[in-house]
Amino acid sequence: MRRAALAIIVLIISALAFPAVYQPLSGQIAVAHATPALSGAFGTEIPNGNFSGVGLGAVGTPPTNSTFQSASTPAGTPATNYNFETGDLTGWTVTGTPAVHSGGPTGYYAQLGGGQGLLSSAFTVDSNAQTLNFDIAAVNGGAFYWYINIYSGSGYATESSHFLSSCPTSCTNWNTYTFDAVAYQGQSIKVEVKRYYGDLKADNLGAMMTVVPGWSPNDGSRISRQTGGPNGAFADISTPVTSQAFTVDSSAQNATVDLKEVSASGSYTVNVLSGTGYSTSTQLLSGDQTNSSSWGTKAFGVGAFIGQSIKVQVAPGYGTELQLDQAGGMENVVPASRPTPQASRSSAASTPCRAGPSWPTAPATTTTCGATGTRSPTG
Ligand SMILES: [Ca+2]
Repeated sequence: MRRAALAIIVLIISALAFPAVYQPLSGQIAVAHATPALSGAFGTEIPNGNFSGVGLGAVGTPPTNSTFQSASTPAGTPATNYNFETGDLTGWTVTGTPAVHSGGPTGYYAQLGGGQGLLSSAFTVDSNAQTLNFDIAAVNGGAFYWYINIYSGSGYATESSHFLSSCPTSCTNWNTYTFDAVAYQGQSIKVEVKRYYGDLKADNLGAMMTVVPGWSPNDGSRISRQTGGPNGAFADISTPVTSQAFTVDSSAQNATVDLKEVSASGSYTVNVLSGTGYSTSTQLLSGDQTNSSSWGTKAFGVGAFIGQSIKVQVAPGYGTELQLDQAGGMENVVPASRPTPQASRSSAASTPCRAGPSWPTAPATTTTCGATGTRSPTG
């Protein structure tokens, strides 16, 4: 009896504590009848939701010389009498007794025989100089070896020596040899030409050139300007090149570069430099020979940079040669793809709120769903 009474008491207590478990036993089924609540949001037709519209096309102002139509230009002031136009060796420190003759690329030139050399006076490498150029020809056919030395730093004690043992065309032609000037921009340097094997004609020694105006190559000897591309002149690069600063237009969606990878292998990246000192590099595109072996327009999104001042950098990988044109132009391809957020989507804290569509970049004012709002699962 005692056990039976105890069992009945436990049953009564658990029925009181867990009524839901016992409700089916009583034959009553609870049904929730939640009253639908209107969200308060207005219906929104997404502008150009079917993408049938045509964008604005080219927008904004691309970086300086984005088309590479600007010709190469001399830069800065070379060494005294760099072109021998005084008709003598004024301004040069000579080893031996070089001769000066007329009939060079620019009138007079110097001729170096056995054991002879020419060292320039000091001059400052211009901030826009990309190359140091030297016009050189062999006096006679046959073996022809010579030196270009560049002296820089304190006391001009830092020597960069270049031994030349081949010629772009026949060595007895006047050929222009180019060396990087970017590494010396703003510095005072001296240049030297020395005969090694085979008499040497020399003119316009250390002439500075801006090869591709408006662009900054990492190594000026690895950029050239060529003509005859699909859109006229273009740059041929095997070093990273960076545009001047430009502002991303308020309606810009993409920026583009036209390029072609010349080398049989290798790869490249396209980066946007932004922020203080343009020190933030964001890679927005990469490619290689398999997708860039012929001229094509490559687009990359710049919506995240609207209104900002940026630079575009095209960076060939090691051993990669690219041809580059129309670099940094901006375009609007899909009209009205970023509708202005509507007031109804900025809901009060307690108002249910639907999740809006997502856009490539956040609108100026973001949709706010209140902290206590409920988000409809179907949006
Ligand atoms: Ca000359």
